[in-house]
Amino acid sequence: MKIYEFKGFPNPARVRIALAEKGLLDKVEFVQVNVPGGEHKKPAFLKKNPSGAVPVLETEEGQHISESTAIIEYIDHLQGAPALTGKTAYDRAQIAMVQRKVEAGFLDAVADYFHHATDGLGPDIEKYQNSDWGKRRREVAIATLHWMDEQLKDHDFITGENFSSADITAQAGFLFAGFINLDIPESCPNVRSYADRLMARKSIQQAA
Ligand SMILES: N[C@@H](CCC(=O)N[C@@H](CS)C(=O)NCC(=O)O)C(=O)O
Repeated sequence: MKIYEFKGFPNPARVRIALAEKGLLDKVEFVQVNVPGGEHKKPAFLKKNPSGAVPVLETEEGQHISESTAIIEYIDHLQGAPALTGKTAYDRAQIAMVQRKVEAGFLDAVADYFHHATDGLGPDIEKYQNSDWGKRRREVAIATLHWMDEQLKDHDFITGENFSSADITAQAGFLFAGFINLDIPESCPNVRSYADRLMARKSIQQAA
């Protein structure tokens, strides 16, 4: 199994954290794609993922899976414990629901702010920028952090008492926000301690 990635970037980090949580990091061959140099927009890579983004998983049979949530779903099914995407019907649906809210409202919103309202990856890669929309997405990210703060009032993790793929998405959001100096507001104390807790996990250190 191969993972095409650019080490240190937030979405590839999601996959590395999932692999570390499952104890599968050493089962994977990591292949570096030069994202800052635009290799992910070249035909050879676009054959693997027409969206032109990392990470991409290549199975032993040579099939390609893109989108971190889909890759984590695949990894989670390779081995039982710990379950990252839930076991029961309710758990699976609840984790999928919260994961999507954190992804769309926080991680993707931070990414949109970076790509649209800052220089992003530079003019050769950022072919279309809409600064107003980027700024609006920063507001969405902050609003989502306030929503997350409420969710974390009585729980250690974003879906409850157990670590899940939704927490991995939040971790990637914190990594991305950290790169671009987007601070977690003081008015989100539960998120601040949650971020510290997540960043202290062994898996994120193994994944680094
Ligand atoms: N929704 C995708 C996002 C993938 C993504 O945006 N990856 C970034 C790296 S963190 C990338 O390849 N960016 C290159 C670009 O935007 O040109 C996922 O979940 O994997």
